[in-house]
Amino acid sequence: MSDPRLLMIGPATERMLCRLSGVFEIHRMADDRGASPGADAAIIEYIYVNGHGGVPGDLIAALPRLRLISNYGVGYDTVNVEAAVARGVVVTHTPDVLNDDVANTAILLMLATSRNFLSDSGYIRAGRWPVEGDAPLSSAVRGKTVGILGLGRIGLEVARKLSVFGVETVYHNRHRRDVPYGYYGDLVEMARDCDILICVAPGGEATRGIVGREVIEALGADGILVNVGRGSIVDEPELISALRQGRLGKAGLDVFANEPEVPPELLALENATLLPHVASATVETRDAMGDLAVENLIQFHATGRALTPVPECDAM
Ligand code: NAP
Ligand code: 8YV
Repeated sequence: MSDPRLLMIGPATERMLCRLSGVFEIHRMADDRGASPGADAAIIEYIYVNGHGGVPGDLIAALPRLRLISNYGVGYDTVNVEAAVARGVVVTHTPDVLNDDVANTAILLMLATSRNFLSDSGYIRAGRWPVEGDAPLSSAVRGKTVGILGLGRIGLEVARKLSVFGVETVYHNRHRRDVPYGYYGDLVEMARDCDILICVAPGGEATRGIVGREVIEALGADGILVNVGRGSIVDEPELISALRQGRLGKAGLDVFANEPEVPPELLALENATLLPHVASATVETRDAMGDLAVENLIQFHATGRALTPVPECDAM
């Protein structure tokens, strides 16, 4: 009997490829953004997708034998889950194993942004210190109020780590949780009461642009926005305009609306600290994510049960 056929969209590590190629016959698409798999379409049963590639509805429709899509990443906003579930295709993701590193990134971005560490690094490298004197003062986080948009697995870890910084932590979700942090049912109200807003909510239509003009204005000229969730959560043109005009103090961003493209206007802003979507990008965490993405495929093929299906598949 031939090995089960796996369509790979986007890169995987050597460690993953080594494990997968022992079980699956690996197929690839020329275009990782969802072009047709051509003649292979009729035989593909599984998809592995790197978090940055997508699985659109028309690709799912083109694969009549598809059984499972394994997403390398906890966020799965680029996979058309509705189309998958309607066809009885299971979608899996990689929750929890990345909480620590992503939460660390949120904290590092908050500190680096409030303390001007990246622009100060540019200041010294550009030879400005001996010429212009000491770099400008920055702001402390101590005594500030930090609002978390998306107090889920990662958001809770951010809140736990924040407890040593002498800040007050509050949060906004659609649902109140049984936690010792103040809850806001309204994001604008929370932004008004916050000095720092950390976004760690999922992407997708429900959160598209929810950090828009009103939230940014509420955060204000001394406010700091940190985003490790998804670029689509923030109205990027509005963010750029607010940072430029000083209507928002500073931003620390790991995610962008149209990755890997970042608007040149944002690149030019000294009050923006920018990272190329690296929150989970340590060897240790990427190994753990890869192992889980691979194990979902192997276990499902062997037993018909996946380890970490997305919540939309709970009823399947
Ligand atoms: P999670 O446990 O599902 O938490 C998501 C939280 O967001 C939940 O508490 C949820 O609460 C809240 N939420 C969802 N939709 C919302 C809405 N429309 N308005 C307000 N709150 C909303 O997910 P997680 O594991 O913490 O991951 C969160 C996200 O982080 C991922 O989806 C991904 O986009 C991002 N991420 C980024 C990186 C990176 O490399 N930068 C790495 C990992 C994850 P309610 O349901 O009560 O609203
Ligand atoms: C990426 C992430 O998936 O888990 C997520 O939701 O955004 C990241 O961990 C990772 O960069 C793999 O592409």
